[in-house]
Amino acid sequence: PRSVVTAPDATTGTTSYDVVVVGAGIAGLYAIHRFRSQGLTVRAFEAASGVGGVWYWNRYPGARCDVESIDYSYSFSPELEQEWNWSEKYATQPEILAYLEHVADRFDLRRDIRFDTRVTSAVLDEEGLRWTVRTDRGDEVSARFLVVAAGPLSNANTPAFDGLDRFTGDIVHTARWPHDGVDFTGKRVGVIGTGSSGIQSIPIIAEQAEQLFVFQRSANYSIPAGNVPLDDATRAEQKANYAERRRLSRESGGGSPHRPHPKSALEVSEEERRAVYEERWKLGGVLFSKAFPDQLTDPAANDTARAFWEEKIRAVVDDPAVAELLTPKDHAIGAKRIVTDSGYYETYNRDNVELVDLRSTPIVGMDETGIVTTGAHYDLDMIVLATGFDAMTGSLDKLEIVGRGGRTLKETWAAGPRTYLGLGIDGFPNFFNLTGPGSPSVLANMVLHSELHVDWVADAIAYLDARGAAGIEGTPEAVADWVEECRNRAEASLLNSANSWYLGANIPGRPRVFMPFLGGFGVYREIITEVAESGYKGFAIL
Ligand code: N01
Repeated sequence: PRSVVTAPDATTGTTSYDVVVVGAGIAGLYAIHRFRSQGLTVRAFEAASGVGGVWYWNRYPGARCDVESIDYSYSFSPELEQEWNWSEKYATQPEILAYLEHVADRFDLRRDIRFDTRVTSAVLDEEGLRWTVRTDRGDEVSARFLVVAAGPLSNANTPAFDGLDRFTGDIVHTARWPHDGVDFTGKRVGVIGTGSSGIQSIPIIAEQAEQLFVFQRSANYSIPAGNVPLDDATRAEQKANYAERRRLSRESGGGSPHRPHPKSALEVSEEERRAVYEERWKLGGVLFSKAFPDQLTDPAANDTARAFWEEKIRAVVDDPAVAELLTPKDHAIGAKRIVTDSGYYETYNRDNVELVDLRSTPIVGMDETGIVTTGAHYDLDMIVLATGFDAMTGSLDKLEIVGRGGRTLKETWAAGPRTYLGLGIDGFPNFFNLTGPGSPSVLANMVLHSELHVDWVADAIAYLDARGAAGIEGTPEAVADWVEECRNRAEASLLNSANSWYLGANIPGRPRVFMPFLGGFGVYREIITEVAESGYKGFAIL
């Protein structure tokens, strides 16, 4: 039976919805639109004051997407596809946020979102198969379906540095950047972290600051974005071919329309190999990890890509000792997400930039005036934490999600996330976690992935409603099989061997489990589509 919005119940104060959506980022926004257009009632809660999710929070200088703008756009509305004009190949954070705000307005989504409101708990009523959702503003609502779109990279990680609170200068985190910006002019700045956030912001901070110290624990692979402005002719051509571009993206490994070279990196001639790498290098950034099909499975193939990368970078960095420090030694190229940069390595040729190697001189802590390592004291006006996220499960842990038998999701996932297709969890009926563990997640274009998940969930709800069914729940057997499937795929990949946030390896105490599904976006899409078409095999219909 379908529920409708009711007035708050006089005795319980509860309001009923078909769906509660947690988060108004890329997935949450489309979820509101899609569920609503299916006649469902929706209440979304968003902790921020505006829409945009990751693009609302990460306002650090240099923040850009590493997927081409034309592909990092919703596909659900052909009109939207045609009317929006991206100004650059890789859009900046302000432009992506403006796009998402435009989408919220164009589809009138804000009226279903409660901003500045953080969901604190969601508790299953086992008998009624409804979720009671509470917020930090005292809301209490009931919904048939709980759809969490909190984002895999939304829980900022601030390491427990000794004495961090003693530092008297400013401390900013890239993922919680002040809305009115930060002026580095004339300042002595320390950036901790050389992941995507650090590597994107460092060149811009270096241009402004008097002195910049980069505190690097692990060197990372970064590749120039090759960003360019888009002119009218390019935009027109892209838009004319949008349908084909989307088709290729949906079938691809990562959700963008590019394909690896058809042959192994080891079976081609040296000349052909170089030509393929050169072409990928020009394409820019993260796509370099998939120039050849065996690059992320065969260490020897990967070594050819590493050697090519190293040659390029050593040609840019003037000081060979600095170049050596900037060269990763501990992981295969692409085993951590390759960073897409603009002028990163050139930054180390500036007189006002110094690279501090934390492997040889670790951070001891902070004091009133700066950062202390085992080698020196660095006098600073400002510390930038580019220290990443408690990814994939961190945000879910903050929500008290209580399923069957009073068991929390946190307890259920204590040894690592367990899902069926990323979409079903035994003990948690009618709960869907979008683009999280067990799905391609962060390995795919998050816009198309969000649409895929939302459409799948919306179709599942329609399926239940057509049958008068109350719920859907992944079976324990299906969950066990999928966990095994995900593990096997991870073990066949070089990604499993790096100490990355894909495995929770950046957060002390997290179990080491590769969380995304590694079979590719297109393959995953086929699997979940087939499951739906088969009448949701592996799920119990309640
Ligand atoms: O975070 P990260 P991020 N002491 O975890 C260091 C996406 N993204 O925010 O490697 C000293 O990658 C840590 O060192 P180590 C993208 O998917 C995309 O940069 O653990 N250092 C590392 O250098 C990306 O992968 C874009 O040794 C410490 C850094 O902090 C993901 O978000 C832009 C430390 C953290 O790097 C995360 O990127 C931005 C400590 N105690 C983000 N703790 C695009 O381009 C951590 N570090 C689209």
